[in-house]
Amino acid sequence: MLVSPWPPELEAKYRADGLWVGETFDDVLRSRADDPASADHTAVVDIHRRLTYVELNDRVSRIAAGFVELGIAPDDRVLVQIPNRVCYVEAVFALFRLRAIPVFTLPAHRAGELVGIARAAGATAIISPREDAGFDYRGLADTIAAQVDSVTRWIDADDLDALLAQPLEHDRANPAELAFLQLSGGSTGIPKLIPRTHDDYLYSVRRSNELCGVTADTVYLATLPVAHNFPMSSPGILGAMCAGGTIALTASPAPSVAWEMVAREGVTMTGLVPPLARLWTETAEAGTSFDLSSLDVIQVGGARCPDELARRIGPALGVRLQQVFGMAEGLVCYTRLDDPIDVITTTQGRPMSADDQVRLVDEDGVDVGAGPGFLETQGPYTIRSYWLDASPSSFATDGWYRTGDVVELTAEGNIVVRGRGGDRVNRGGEKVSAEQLEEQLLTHPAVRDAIVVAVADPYLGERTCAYLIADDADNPPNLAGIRRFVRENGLAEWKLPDIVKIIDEFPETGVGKVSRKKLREILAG
Ligand code: OOB
Repeated sequence: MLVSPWPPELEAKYRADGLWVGETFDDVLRSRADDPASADHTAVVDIHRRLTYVELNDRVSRIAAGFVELGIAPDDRVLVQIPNRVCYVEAVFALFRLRAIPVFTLPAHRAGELVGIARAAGATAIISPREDAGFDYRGLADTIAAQVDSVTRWIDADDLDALLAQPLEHDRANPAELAFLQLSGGSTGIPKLIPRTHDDYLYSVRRSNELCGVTADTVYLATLPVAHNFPMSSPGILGAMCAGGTIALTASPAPSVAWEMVAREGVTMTGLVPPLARLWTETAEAGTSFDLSSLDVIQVGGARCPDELARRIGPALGVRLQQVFGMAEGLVCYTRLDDPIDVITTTQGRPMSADDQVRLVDEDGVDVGAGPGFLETQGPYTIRSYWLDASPSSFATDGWYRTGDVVELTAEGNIVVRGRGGDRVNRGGEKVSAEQLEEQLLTHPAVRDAIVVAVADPYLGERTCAYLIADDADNPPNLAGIRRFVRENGLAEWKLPDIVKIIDEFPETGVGKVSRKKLREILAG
């Protein structure tokens, strides 16, 4: 299944320069199992299970055969909604083996998101556990299947054993073609699916490994939902696998859970969003009996890490800090492990690849040098269009991806993230599309009009404030009622507004558009 290709001359360059090496995800796992150095090494471990590379590879073959017996075919898109457990890795690699296309959804997604995602992907099946942490994933999958005609199957992620069948021989995937669909952090209500190829994604993983010092001795802990690009590939679980290291998974990032895994498995590296980094730092500063001595690198990304927090992480946890500024669409920037401490604590690093191009522009697309300005990028692992060409305006005509982030460049070329255009709230790394939430709020019977903006928050960085004009000024809706309504409409919990403000009318810009800027100023005041 071909996806929007890079221009032929760039593709040829990336191959000639050895960036795209023609390897598939399935090749990666097979070569780890075939290599005597990694074959019997722990590939993946959670609190209940542990598999070596040989065991994982063998189970993947047999699960893939079971998927085929269920009717899953090459190129089928399959929604994967599995919390951080060993069966996540088994299911995803079994799909890779039979050349089906995983669609990486988060455990927190609900029908409000998944219906649109399943439709856009043309998904044929959903793999999720029956139940997890008290939530009925089976019921959610049934709801999706009832609303999306193409979805005809649900597969129980907790009972992959029931599918084990005799391994089949499968054709090898074409590394230049679509490997999976990743979800965009999103500034619109329409789900934008991100088509990534084996070639481009594996390049980003291997290059990340070089910069992050990932080797066969690395034990990478994923506590963030592993479907997200950061713990997936920056360098994440795929980095650990490429290097023949170990993937450790915990369902919760709470120190009491994650640190037990750190001590038990000798975790060397993990990635956190800033609010979690703060929780870990403050917990460690207060004193802990967990043995964290194996931890070498903690990465922080997904949202802006305050400089003050960045300075405390290393000393508190006895680690080296690495800041990561990335996006599921491609570009990932890292501070280097040997950068001066000031660079590590005050910047979000620089692009990982010499072939990444970045430029800063103003609202009219005019170059603004070192900025501040809107960041645009293109390169060997940044997509050049969304799946089925959704949201073409996110790309400039010459292939540059418009990130929407406002950044500045330091004299050394490091990026400092200043904010965004304002259509998206970054709630500690979890992105809320203002447009999507506004659409939901507008269907509330007591709401005449709605605007969603970000409000600064010391813990999450930003929280979500919904400005509402009430239908009946004497009977305005309240926060609890609005949150219940949005939840019942099927949006993920993190998208519920934190604050509701009732207002008589919205401030306008000169041309009669509602001014989000003025609303943010009112809030800040
Ligand atoms: C990561 O990916 P997404 O797709 O969930 O979100 C991307 C957006 C960026 O455009 C930016 O607005 C924000 O998240 N962001 C940051 C940041 N890292 C991401 N803003 C400020 N400082 C940072 N360090 O979030 C993602 C993907 C791969 C690696 C790391 C994060």
